[in-house]
Amino acid sequence: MNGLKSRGALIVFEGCDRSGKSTQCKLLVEHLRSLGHKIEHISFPDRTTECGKVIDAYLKKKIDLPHETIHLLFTSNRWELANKMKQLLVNGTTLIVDRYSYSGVAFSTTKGLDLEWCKGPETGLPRPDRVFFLQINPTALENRGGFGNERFETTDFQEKVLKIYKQLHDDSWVYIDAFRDRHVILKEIADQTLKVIEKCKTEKLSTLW
Ligand code: T5A
Repeated sequence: MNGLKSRGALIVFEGCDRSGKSTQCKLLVEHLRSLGHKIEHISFPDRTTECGKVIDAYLKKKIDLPHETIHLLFTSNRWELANKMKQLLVNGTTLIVDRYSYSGVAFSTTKGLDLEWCKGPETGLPRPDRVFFLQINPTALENRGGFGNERFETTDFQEKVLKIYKQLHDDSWVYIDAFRDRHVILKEIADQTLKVIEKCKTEKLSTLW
């Protein structure tokens, strides 16, 4: 280790609404903690911050906002936590993050905003070491609990989001078949995460994009 402190890994879950991200994050956090790893669980949007409260009202259709405004609020919501995230990572804590900048860009671009414009304000945020993209046919999502309650939960919108997501993938991405038993999915993700945690111990944290 050359006397260098090991850093934690930044692990992100992405995918359409109700693809099982929160379920897998929770299971992975419990599993890694049971193995003795230092883990923090973060979700975006974080609906508890000042920006997050406005985002929550928007998602529940209580208020309307221009696409540009809500895009910048989602991004600001990530910047609100960016310093805390960096500090935890350099101090050796692995972060399991439910949605990140890719959601921000994919959803806003689906609404008609320019993809490069959407990426701009995300520049400089910590770059994930691994993105697990939970893949499931959008029509299968309709049968999952709670689908349809919030603003973007229609099959048509989710199909469009999926197409934009595919333009954003890079070498940190892995596609996971999410139409399987949750514990089978967890096993695959947990095995990969342990390897990523080991690999990035000595790697410098980089930034988007
Ligand atoms: N958004 C978000 C933006 O526009 N810009 C941004 O920058 C960001 C960060 C809210 C919305 O905001 C948009 C995207 C979203 O439209 P959210 O709060 O993350 O984002 O909302 P959802 O994606 O809808 O998140 P959910 O937590 O509701 O869905 P998950 O996490 O994907 O799914 P989960 O785990 O809650 O599971 C859904 C249901 O399926 C079941 C669960 O028990 C649950 O009932 N389930 C399974 N069923 C069968 N087999 C499995 N393997 C299953 N796994 C889970």
